[in-house]
Amino acid sequence: MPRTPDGETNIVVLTGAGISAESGIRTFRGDDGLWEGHSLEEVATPYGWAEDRHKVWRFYQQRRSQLPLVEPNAGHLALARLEAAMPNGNFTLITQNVDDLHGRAGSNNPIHMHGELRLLRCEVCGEVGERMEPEHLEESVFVGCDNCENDILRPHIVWFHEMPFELERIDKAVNSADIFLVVGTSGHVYPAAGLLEIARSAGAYCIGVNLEPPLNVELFHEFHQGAAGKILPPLIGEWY
Ligand code: BV8
Repeated sequence: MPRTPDGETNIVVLTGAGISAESGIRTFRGDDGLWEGHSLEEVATPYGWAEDRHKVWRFYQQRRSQLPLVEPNAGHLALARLEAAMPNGNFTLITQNVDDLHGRAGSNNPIHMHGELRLLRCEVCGEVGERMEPEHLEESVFVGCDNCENDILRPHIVWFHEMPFELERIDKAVNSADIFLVVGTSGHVYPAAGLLEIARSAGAYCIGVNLEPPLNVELFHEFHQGAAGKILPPLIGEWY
């Protein structure tokens, strides 16, 4: 498979929490994983939100308030450089992450299939907007809708049992990938984890970069074990 991006090679990248670990954002299933102290059902499902909005809101406000305090790392920056080097824009970045580090590293239009911490959504009128002013980040203060009377906006996050965003666009990109690069994900969460199998059956050359072998490691043509911030710059730096 041609590795050097030319006008033809389609590169598709999928990232998970591991690419943001070196920026100081905790992953989900590591020892200090986010879920510790919180069960999945309590804070990352619509049922948890219906059950105890204050607890879910505090969980997300803590993570939203962390965003201005962290920076993109060498892994995010290496992917942004690769995207900029692709002659015809034959590059798609799909992320499971809800932080804003890919965008801040210079990646244009990352597909946030699980939503974004910066955005809040109104369950009454459907409006979605960025709410990252200091007054929007207070741990126990809900944010109201600008567009209707609703005074409790929810995180614009895909919780478990909710449909991820942009699945059609993702499916199209993955099915036309020549190179599918997967970085920093344990392969636990579907349908994201199923994209590797789709890419492989569609003929992509599949490369994995992860601190530990993920659940679906046997599907990679090439697997690099280690930290994304160390492996990505030299690995993709040879491609252009
Ligand atoms: C859905 C937002 C219906 C929340 C998240 C089969 C098919 C379809 C669905 C399912 C299925 N089986 C089960 C399901 C249901 C469920 C699911 O997958 N459950 C799991 C727990 C089994 N899926 C859903 O509910 C999804 N919706 O199914 O809708 C549907 C039906 C048909 C077709 C489509 C849809 C919704 C899932 C989305 C849930 N929301 N996030 C929030 O963030 O607050 S998921 C959450 O997990 C994060 O987004 C996170 O990114 C994601 C995946 O985790 P990882 O990113 O992999 O993070 P993790 O900690 O696990 O791993 C990090 C890895 O990095 C580790 O391997 C580590 O070794 C490595 N690492 C660490 N440091 C580094 C590193 N690597 C490199 N460098 C480093 N420095």
